[in-house]
Amino acid sequence: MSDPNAPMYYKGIYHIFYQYNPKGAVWGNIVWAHAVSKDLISWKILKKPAIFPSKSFDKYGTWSGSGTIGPDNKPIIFYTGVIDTKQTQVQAYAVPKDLSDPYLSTWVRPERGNPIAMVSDDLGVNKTAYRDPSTAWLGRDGQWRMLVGSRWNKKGFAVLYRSKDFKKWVQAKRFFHFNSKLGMFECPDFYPVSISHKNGLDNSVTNQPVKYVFKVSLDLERYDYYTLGSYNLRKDIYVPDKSSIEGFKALRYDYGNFYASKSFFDPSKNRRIVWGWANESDSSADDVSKGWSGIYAIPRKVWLDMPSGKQLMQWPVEELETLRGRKVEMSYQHVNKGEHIEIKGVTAAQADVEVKFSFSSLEKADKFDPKWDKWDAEGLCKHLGINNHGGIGPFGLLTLASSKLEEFTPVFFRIFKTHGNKHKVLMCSDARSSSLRQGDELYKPAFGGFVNVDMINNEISLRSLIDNSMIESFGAGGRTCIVSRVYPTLAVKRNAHLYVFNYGSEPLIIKSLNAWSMKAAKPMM
Ligand code: DQQ
Repeated sequence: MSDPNAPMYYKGIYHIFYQYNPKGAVWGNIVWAHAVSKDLISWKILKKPAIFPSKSFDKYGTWSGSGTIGPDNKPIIFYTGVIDTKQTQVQAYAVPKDLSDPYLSTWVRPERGNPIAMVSDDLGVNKTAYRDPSTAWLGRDGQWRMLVGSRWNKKGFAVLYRSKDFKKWVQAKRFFHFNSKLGMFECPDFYPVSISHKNGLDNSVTNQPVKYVFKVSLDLERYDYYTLGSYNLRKDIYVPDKSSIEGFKALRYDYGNFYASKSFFDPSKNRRIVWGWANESDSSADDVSKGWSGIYAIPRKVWLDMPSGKQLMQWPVEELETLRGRKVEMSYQHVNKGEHIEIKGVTAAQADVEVKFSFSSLEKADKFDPKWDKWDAEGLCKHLGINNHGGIGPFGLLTLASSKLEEFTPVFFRIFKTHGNKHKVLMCSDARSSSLRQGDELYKPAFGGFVNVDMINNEISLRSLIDNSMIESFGAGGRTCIVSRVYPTLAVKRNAHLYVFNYGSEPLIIKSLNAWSMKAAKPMM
């Protein structure tokens, strides 16, 4: 499986569709597989794919798209159809056959009205780079709008379409947003976030103060980047805030393995949820022998950080906590330099760990070396690793560790001093020591992101969700998130261990630690 498609909530049921190869464990023969759930935890995979290549407008591919709860509160899907062997792409729609079927298990793609959009000669984009329609939103003028991602050479575009009746879609003259250097805009997502509360908002909301998020999956780097900005209604364009950097240095939902994400508004709990795809980091041959590849990160609630308004915050949906089993607790435990303390009593291969770290003082924090400015966070994580011991840190968790530490994936922070008594916080999830397997078989990156946080009370929190080959970490309450995929050979199942470590000279205080063994989710019956 690859991209999540059209996540939505309709009459008590969550739907997730996904790019899926029914014939093999690597990308190809893509259909829209479909799963349903009542709680985002227990899922039922429906037997029949919802959409599969068969129509004149999608014979050669049914690629990514989005869901909208459209006019009369009816769900509708927009997706990309590939119409020939040259990979020409068009946008099409699908609707549920029977709205009284609770799982909406059959979707129809009427000949009438399909495709809804094709590359026109004046558009100036590449026909083979024209895809991934977004969720639609209703403007104040009563017209619906949606976006299609595209490219021309190095220029990336979000093409805007408008419709008065949700049937006939007209391409707007102006691009909704573009950037001349970023290449293909895959899977664009555009939505409002409240500037006064953490609740999510429907894409069409107009009656409250909001900021807008514009997310693109940049094919050149294969990461999901977003900016925060405003929606210029007069010109019908998106304008990123001056303070919101765009491009390959932009903010990311996740500084690890997380791509082609999609968000949706969940009216049952008034929240916005983001789904992202974590691809494998092993080889295609491994995938073929496993018989599968690709998983989704735990769905995350997403909201705007306040009062800064400068970034998003993310947190695993609360329903995940229903899988928590046996709990282990610690508080006010000191970890001196060079020590690691084992968290015993949890199933370390499947665990949810929440830790609050603190220090008596941050005096010993090393100065942030101006030479390091040439690196991004990932480069710095790689450069410093955990063996380069500092004043404050590295400290954090050693996840999926073997008993003699032949294998482990450290998730950790390092804290530096910058100007005027401020601190710079680096968060890393370093897969380089995750597996004894060597060579090109595994991609073992040291992922990293900076955490824009004031070290109030000299404290910082970390939550890691560990699940065999997946480590999802949330720094400082969801300010910086990193997914790593790892393939240990020894630290497997019962032989996996979990430690807290401190390699900085200032003693670390585990102010509180709660770790739970996680139960496997049961399929929905
Ligand atoms: N995957 C889909 C495309 C999309 C890409 C095809 C992103 O629609 O652009 O499987 O991973």
